[in-house]
Amino acid sequence: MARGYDHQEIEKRAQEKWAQLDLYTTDLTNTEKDPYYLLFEFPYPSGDLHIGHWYAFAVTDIYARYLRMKGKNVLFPIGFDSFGLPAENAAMKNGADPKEWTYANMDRMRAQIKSMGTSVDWSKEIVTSDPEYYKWTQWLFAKLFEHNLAERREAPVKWCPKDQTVLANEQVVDGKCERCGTEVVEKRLTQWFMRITEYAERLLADLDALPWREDIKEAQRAWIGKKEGINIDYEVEGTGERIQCFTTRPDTNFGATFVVLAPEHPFVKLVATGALPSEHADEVAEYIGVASKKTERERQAEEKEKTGVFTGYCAINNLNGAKLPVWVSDFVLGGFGTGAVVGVPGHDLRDYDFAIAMGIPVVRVVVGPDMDSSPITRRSQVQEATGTMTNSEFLDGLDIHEATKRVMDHLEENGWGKRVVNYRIRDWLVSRQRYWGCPIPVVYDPEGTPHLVPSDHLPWLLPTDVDFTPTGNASGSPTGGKAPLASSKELHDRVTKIFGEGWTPEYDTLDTFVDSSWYFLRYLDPKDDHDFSDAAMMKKWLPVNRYSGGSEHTTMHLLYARFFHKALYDLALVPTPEPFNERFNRGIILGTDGQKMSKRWGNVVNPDEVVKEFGTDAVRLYLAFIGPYNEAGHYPWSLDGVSAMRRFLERVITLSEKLSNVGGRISHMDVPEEVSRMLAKAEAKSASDSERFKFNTALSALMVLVRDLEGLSEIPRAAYRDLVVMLAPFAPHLAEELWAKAGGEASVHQAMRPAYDAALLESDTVPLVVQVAGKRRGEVTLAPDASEDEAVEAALHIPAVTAALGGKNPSRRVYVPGKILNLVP
Ligand code: ANZ
Repeated sequence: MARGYDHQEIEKRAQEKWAQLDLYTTDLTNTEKDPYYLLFEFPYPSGDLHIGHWYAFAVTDIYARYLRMKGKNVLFPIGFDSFGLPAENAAMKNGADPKEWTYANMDRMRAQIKSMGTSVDWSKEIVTSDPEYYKWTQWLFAKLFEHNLAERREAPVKWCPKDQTVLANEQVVDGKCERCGTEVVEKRLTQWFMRITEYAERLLADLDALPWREDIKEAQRAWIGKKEGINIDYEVEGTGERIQCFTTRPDTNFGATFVVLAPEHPFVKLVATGALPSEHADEVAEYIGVASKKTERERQAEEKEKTGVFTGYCAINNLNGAKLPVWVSDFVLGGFGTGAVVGVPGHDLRDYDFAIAMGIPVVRVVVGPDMDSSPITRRSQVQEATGTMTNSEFLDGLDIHEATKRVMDHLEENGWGKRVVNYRIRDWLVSRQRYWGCPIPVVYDPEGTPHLVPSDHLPWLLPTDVDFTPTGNASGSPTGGKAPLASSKELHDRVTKIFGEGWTPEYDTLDTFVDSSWYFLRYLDPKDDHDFSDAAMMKKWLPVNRYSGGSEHTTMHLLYARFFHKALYDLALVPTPEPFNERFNRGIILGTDGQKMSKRWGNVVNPDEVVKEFGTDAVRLYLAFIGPYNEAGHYPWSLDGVSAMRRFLERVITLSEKLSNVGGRISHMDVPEEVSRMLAKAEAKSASDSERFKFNTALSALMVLVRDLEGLSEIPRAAYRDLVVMLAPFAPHLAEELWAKAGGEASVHQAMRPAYDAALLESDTVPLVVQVAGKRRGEVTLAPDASEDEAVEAALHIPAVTAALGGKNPSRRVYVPGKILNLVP
């Protein structure tokens, strides 16, 4: 044990006291205090807690404790996202039962989380694999099914050969399975989808008003990938067939010199099968075969050499009657737009590479200020032009934006095209060919039509007589392979008994992201067996005030949960169109060597050992101090850092040796003004920084205070108590001990933060008027010499300011220190 104090003894004593006082059970119906819903992403019960768990729970806990001391009624719940693959993989590896493995892990993790001194409310705990919970996941699935938002259909899907299951698009990273890193393959399968694309526009539009960091919003915008363009029709000479091409740059259409189709395009099939005669039929058929073995990523690679085959046909450009040879090439994707591209090699790099490789002419139709109109001879001349039209008849001389509008009008007026909006986001694939998940509450009649399991049969239990080993084929696969649930006799008998002979169960289970799309609603009424949540409590507590999580969930969980919530909102099941108000993505703790922690690098930090040596409080302080918590940074772990925090705590203990008996709190007359000033400054900074999840600088304000107090010969007892209160969210155990020593009553965690007279800060700060576009929207208090960035950052925390900016960053700022800050949207 490190010197100075017996942390284990102190931790035990404090935790017993909290339990005795029942400090952290939230009365959701309380009407005296303002409700504040502080949420963190609930953990998957993988086994022992790692340092990332600590970072997620213990640091968010600082804020929960801070808020309570500001007089808020804080809901700070926890649960377990307990369905999922690792349980099943462990089962196959060690022969353990997935349920036993999961529930044993949860027991261990509960004890570890308690040992951190987190102030979570265990009475609201939920476990997604409990039938009491998944009954409502199934019920909500049924609602979505009834409203055509969940549906079964055949589609090309991503399949992980190692995990033996399909994956959602979001679970494929760089062409590999996000879980196990195996290269995914594409298959055509009948699967369950949630129609998130129906909500693409609202998911995008509603981002604007959310007070999230711009980079998080941008990531969602990019994922949704809205593209406005036009589908242009091209007649294929001598066939009676028409090909539609989606383009975002119709302004360049007089420069089109070919059409190129995805190998999946129906016209290509006509050629390959001989339905349309062509001397290139064999080549085309062969090309389709080769392309089907490639992943989307391989096909899209920018630097990849372009391949392709001529179909033998030409399409006619209605604009100028030009003949465009129709090619097939795998750089065109079957699943985006119309699966057909009009090739403009003068102004698109991929088209340029293709044209050069195939000997197709390149025509220039846009000239920029620094370009002449001579023929294009090099790739580098294919510019994304902000230029003027040329070689384009009625468009000549127009800038490209005006030309885009004009040509779209022209194409539509002549019936040659139709404006369209395309989205990159795909429907959310939610069925999995695995065992340890929420059973999809569906059965099939003898004709194979799906029906919902009636609600009086929910929860539709996960059978236990199952062979976990997947046989290598999806349940819906044409080759007839089976998912693990197909091996259950009990499930089969259950369906026959309830529905009749010839009826069969659905064998797939739900993606665990469905379980986690609504768990924060369940915390509001975790034991209700008549409803998924409580309407009055949802009205009072939603949206979640602040949601703390990892940046890896930006385009998965966070997007799914927003979609799910909007769908429930449309069904009048939840009271708000958005589930979360603020969102913060925290960073990642790296190994001491600056690399990602991994057994492979031997750089994994075991929190248990560090906690044993230095105490929970020192580790909490260290994690708070390591960097701003509101930014997704990467922080290398350092034991020296932890021991420095331990020494700081020891200095706080040492201070208690020179307490004088002056009463009162910060502003009290008996406390010398010099001391009141120190305290007021520390409180002002640590509070405002904590509000923004900048626990590192909040803590450094306390370090400054401790240093200042060390300079005094005597410390008023009341002042010391204020210090202990400010320290309590960071070091909850030691603060409890010191509070009692300094004569504080009950628990320090029931104390309010020190109030101070703003006049005490006067010499240090001045009010700064904040305007948006010249209109006054609020005021912040800052040091007169605060930097422009500090001023803007403080101003962006005024809701009226962010609202006036429409949730965007200001494009221009005018700052007169100590007087005024004007932001221009
Ligand atoms: C003609 C054109 C001319 C295009 C030009 C671009 C520049 P971005 O570019 O990301 O906004 N496209 C359409 N469908 C496609 C598919 N299935 N597979 C691959 N590419 C496809 O995306 C829109 C552009 O991507 C479209 O506009 C089309 O190329 C291409 F100077 O059409 B464009």
